[in-house]
Amino acid sequence: MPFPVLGPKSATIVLAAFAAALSASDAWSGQYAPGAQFRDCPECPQMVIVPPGRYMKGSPPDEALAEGTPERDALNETPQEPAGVENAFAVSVTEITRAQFAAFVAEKGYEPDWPCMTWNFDAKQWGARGTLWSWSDPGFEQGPDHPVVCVSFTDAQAYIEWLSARTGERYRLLDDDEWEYLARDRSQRIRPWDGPNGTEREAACAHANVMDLDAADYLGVDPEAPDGHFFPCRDGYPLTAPSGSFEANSFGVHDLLGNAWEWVDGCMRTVPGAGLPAKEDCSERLIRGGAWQAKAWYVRSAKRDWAPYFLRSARVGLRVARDLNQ
Ligand SMILES: [Ca+2]
Repeated sequence: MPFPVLGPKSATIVLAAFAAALSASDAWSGQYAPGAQFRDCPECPQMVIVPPGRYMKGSPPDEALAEGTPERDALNETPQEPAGVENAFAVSVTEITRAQFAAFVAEKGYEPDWPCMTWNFDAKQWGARGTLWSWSDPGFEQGPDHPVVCVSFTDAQAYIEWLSARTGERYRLLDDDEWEYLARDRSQRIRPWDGPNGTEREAACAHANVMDLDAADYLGVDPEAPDGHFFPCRDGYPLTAPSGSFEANSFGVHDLLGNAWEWVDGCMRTVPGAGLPAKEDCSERLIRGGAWQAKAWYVRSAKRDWAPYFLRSARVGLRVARDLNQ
């Protein structure tokens, strides 16, 4: 077992000793100190250094079902298991913004080849309205500092390839363990913010852009409908919010839960159960974190979902990671 399970106190002591040992090395001084931020070029995303660490990945048996997650989906968060990040890395402090993605498009002349799924305000459902919707016009207004959406996994890879060539550094997507490590923010709670157990949904609007009562009003749907699963609060943003509108977590990272789903480097992989066998399909790629329009049970640290690699959705964007030169 590479990462023993530690209680909070012992984990703190061990991690503190680990950090102290590492601080003596060049790799952990100056620019590679945990929490240090940098930007590799004027058009590049702001990055923050993340230290190694360990945690329990997944949800306990009762969490997902109690949140309203369908049984088949809930199985995919189990069993809980020790996980961790062995090496420090850098991650963008926010999801990639429209302005950052536009720099790539302008330089490469990148042309998406498939329309974007967006909200149909007339039908009150999701659908690709014609072929015009794209990252530059997802069907609603976005500022340059909003997260870019309507980007597929393929688009995300193209952006990362450009960013790596532009900087000479190895940019990439987060992997599944890294994403949940950041999202949990050293917490085993359903959502990583304070509040008595069972009130994370009410507290969400102070910490993330979620599908809230403002969204229900804007989308013209009944938040009390049995299949609604809206957050019972108002965060001020019925659609996407400017990146970084909500406070960063203890790693210095914003918007892991909510705002836009984030493509993560990994394949769809189900666990067996509910009468179905295990399945792995790399044409479906991981997305995590939920979005401005996602049922509350999707917006949890343990929740993982997937989408076809070619899907463009007004709910899905990306975040980047970068290896360090150690
Ligand atoms: Ca919202």
